[in-house]
Amino acid sequence: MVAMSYKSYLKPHITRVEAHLNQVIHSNSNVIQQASMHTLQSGGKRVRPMFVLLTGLMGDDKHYSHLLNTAVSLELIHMASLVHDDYIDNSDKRRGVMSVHTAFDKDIALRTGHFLLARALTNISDINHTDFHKVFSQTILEVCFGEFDQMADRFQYPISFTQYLRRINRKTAILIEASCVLGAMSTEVNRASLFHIRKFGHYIGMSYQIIDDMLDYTSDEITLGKPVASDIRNGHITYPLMAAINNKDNPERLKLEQIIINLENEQNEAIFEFIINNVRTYGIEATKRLSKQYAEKAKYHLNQLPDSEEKKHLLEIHEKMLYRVY
Ligand code: 2DE
Ligand code: MG
Ligand code: MG
Ligand code: MG
Ligand code: MG
Repeated sequence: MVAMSYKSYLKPHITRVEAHLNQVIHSNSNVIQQASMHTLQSGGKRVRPMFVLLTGLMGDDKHYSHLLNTAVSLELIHMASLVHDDYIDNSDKRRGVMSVHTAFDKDIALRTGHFLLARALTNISDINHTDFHKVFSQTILEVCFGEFDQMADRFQYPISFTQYLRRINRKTAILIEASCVLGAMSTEVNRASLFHIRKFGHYIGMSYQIIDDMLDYTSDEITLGKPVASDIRNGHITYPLMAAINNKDNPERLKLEQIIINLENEQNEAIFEFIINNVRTYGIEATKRLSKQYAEKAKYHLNQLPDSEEKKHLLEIHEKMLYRVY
């Protein structure tokens, strides 16, 4: 018998998540509903629901309705944060279609983000356990702090490796970690397994954002479905750039560093071209290495869990995420 892929395994569950998402974004305001629909229907990989479902279906005694509510709420938070993120980053495209502030306008994007956030909260409060609410609200808070960190770090050079790691942990890894933890909390798992599930989520989330930061330099708009080379234009110094500056084989590392120090009022397109090309040549190898280190740690913790079908699917997703191109 051919082993079932994680996609076929998850399909019936993801179908329920999608139906639930469609249902909760109903609103009396027509325009907010349309804007929410626009976001929902632009797709997305549904990474967070997948993690909730797989960690939650692992144990024996599962609370299926908790799993669905958790998956839906985390996806709503993710959607809300992206609607606001695109506005903040001035990014006109997401998943190959116009972002909400472009397809509609900025006022609508702001309100849509708030609406999706509020829906996520009402939805998670259907779960009658304060533990869920605490993890959930703490996660949202950390994501907000991550954006504050990023704002404070804009055009700030040098930034330390620790600062970079803390920022990506807060803005991205935390939400993936929470997906794994809340999934596991919906089922009977022992303390040791919960620990490894949490670590798995953290490390794969870190690896995920490092790859996102790399693809911003190496990919193209068609493949990625969103504008590329945008981090540096927004003043965000990410690991690929830090690696290029620190790469001893980079003959232009001092020139690059000088440019970054004086970047804030830079208007010359040729300067940005130079940065991007230099990072592409000298910053990518180390970035791949770093993301791989985190992926390896994630895999280590996954391997500490007892064998199960869900564990096998998580390993499959882990492999896929490591080599993702969008
Ligand atoms: C994506 O980073 C990070 C998203 C976090 C956004 C959080 C906001 C504050 P990227 P891409 C705006 C909180 C808002 C809530 C909870 C409603 O690198 O490359 O900009 O996909 O992602 O644009
Ligand atoms: Mg962005
Ligand atoms: Mg952003
Ligand atoms: Mg990015
Ligand atoms: Mg992303």
